[in-house]
Amino acid sequence: MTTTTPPEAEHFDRTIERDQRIEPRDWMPEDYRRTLVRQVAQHAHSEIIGMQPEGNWITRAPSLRRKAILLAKVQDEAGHGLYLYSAAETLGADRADLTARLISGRQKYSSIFNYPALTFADVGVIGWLVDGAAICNQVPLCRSSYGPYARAMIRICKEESFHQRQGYELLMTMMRGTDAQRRMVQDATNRWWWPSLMMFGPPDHDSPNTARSMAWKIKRHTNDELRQRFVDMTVPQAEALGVTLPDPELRWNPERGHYDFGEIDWAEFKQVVSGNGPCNEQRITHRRRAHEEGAWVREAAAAHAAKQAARTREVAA
Ligand code: FAQ
Repeated sequence: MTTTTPPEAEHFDRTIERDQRIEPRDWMPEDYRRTLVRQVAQHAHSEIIGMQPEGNWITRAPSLRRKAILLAKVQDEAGHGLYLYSAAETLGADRADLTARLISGRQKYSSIFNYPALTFADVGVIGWLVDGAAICNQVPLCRSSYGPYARAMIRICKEESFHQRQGYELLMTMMRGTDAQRRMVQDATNRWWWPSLMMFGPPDHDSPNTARSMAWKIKRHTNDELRQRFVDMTVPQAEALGVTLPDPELRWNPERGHYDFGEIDWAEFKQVVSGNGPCNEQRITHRRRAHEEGAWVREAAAAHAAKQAARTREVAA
């Protein structure tokens, strides 16, 4: 028996092959849709949960200027979550269902946000390393094969670059300050370095989704390629700042043309991803409470929308 490829599947393959975009109304394989919903939802959840470690410092920022900057940054993360939930909706996902999946632990968010922000230096280091890693991972996603995701990433990356610079500028200021401030920056760097490397996901040989996501051009580089790019980019920044990255094996390898670095603690990564990191419970409890306390806002917005729609219908009649 011969099997023929349906024309819509051929169109899909050709679109991917030519580096063009798949749009919401195009036919797509069910697994492509499922993979995208998984990645985009996890990304959206990360932006929303990612507001918590820094949000914790808004009321304790050391000056009005720093408070205004931090407020704006945390608000940007909320915006990123909203663009991404909208992108997931174009794939047929239901936003309320995605939130329910996050709160019940059925969908993941980035491991990085399960670590505590202990001092104000953490705010700077999150901007420098966490936003730095996010940019490295997300710039290639601006060329992702799914149109709404790729377009959302363009704006998100512009804002993330700004966040990275504000973090670096904050750290530069602290490094010009007192010995105690310099110690705070070093301590925060020590705590965030390894978790930042884990943001790129498991090593390629242990990454079940990479090969297929690359073939579909959802992902453009493997986890290890992007992790290496981040290390190469960050080492000179650490030198300029005057901090030491906490890895005795970190050194330039002229043969590879890259920095070598030490082994990541993948057992720790697995623990954090499976819900047993330092702050997993706190993050989800907080998110659940915010969702419950926001129920009246959602109800009021829905009632307002229904009233507006009824009024429009009346006028039309
Ligand atoms: N944490 O086969 P792979 C930000 C899961 S936004 C938790 O390699 P994939 C902005 C993965 O989902 C940060 N889980 O998977 C900000 C999969 O699980 P599943 C978020 C992780 O998808 C800054 C399993 O492990 N960014 O920082 C992690 O091909 C500052 C196997 O992994 C994005 O989401 C992890 N680190 O590659 C906000 C970017 N890594 O679902 C506030 C978009 C892997 O099969 C403040 N996402 N897993 O059960 C991606 O690029 C990809 O999804 C990867 C993972 C690279 C994260």
